[in-house]
Amino acid sequence: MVMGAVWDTLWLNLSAATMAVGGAPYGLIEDAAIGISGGRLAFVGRRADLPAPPGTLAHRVRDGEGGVMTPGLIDCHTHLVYGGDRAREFEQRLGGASYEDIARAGGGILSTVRATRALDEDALVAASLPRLDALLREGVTTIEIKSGYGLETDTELRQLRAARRLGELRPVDVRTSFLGAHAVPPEFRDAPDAYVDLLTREMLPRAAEAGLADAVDAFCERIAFSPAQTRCVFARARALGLPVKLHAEQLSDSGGAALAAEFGALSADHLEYLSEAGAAALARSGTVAVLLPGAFYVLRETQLPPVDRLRRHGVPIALATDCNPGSSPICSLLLILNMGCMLFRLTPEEALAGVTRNAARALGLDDRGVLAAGMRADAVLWRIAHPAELAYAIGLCPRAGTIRTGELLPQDVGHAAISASR
Ligand code: DI6
Ligand code: FE
Repeated sequence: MVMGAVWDTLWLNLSAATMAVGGAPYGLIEDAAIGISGGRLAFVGRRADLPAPPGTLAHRVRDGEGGVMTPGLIDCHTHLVYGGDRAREFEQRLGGASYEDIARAGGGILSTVRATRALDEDALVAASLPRLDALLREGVTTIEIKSGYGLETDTELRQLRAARRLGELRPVDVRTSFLGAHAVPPEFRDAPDAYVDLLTREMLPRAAEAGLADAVDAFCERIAFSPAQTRCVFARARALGLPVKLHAEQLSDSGGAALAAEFGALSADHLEYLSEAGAAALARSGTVAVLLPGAFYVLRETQLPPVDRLRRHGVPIALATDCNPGSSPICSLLLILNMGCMLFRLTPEEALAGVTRNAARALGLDDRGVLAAGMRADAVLWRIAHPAELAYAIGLCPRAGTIRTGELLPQDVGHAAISASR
């Protein structure tokens, strides 16, 4: 132990892409120093601005070996917990069937509902772990996971419990969203309003009561729920004190974004068909636009989300995997960075902000997403020279180490690229 040490760890010999607003692009600090104390960032700045010689400031000094540190990555929209797969539908779509045709014929989401209802909690966890592990290998430290493949009380709650368990089994923060309004279940095929009634009277209150829902989501679309039905779900969420978010304007302009904004939604997601008025509404309510290029790609969508419109209105943009078995069987947030740039024409800096600063905001978390003093010390050290490399390369994972609440993950300790120098 160093006499008079104030911090637990001090990282040196690295640059920091802090993603803080207002400074250099990426909030970049070259020749940076990052001090960590009690799981929080205590110092984020230039090494030259350290208040004392490094060895006297921390119990442990770590060498970043010339890499780049970013905030821990945040995947703010996933349907990661489910049973089965939809590879056969993938074949059908390649043969010409559309996503909506398959959904109307009882496949799509409902096929995953059948497979998910058949699994107990352990089996759901086991099926989901490989997907989670793939995301963690790329530096994800916070993930949102939705229900929505149960569409009846027990399975919805089981999905949410499985999601919580994943957060106990792995070094990641899991934020759950109740998405009982994902599709109309077969039992209510001819009475969707009765399902919404059950959802608002029983399913959602049970999830809230059990502490299993951090937020409430819905799919507002012609193949799912109308704006009027979505409003009922949101009103119940509000009464229960839960924030809302919405799958909006994915396949058509249903006015979902304006509805989400009216309820002060944390985020409105997808948004390919977002109108000018919808964008203005999101801006007014401070709602984050979560873009999902994986679903755009897999569905061979041609309608681009109006990125310029979002920029003009000053709507914060986040990016996420939408990891799900139908429209986005993708477990790589780094690939999503590349797709955000190549398909949606985001800049690499916007893309990185989309999986850090703005993704945190989309989850209502104000203690992460940027590297700044006082924030949670969730960070990733990358073996790269410039942050644009994260969006640029495909199939290469340059992660050298993940830091969660101040601690380098045990599996990354002793990693070739990271050595403790004292
Ligand atoms: N939109 C989507 O892209 C996913 N859910 C949603 O509301 C798709 C889910 C699935 O096809 O299983
Ligand atoms: Fe989704």
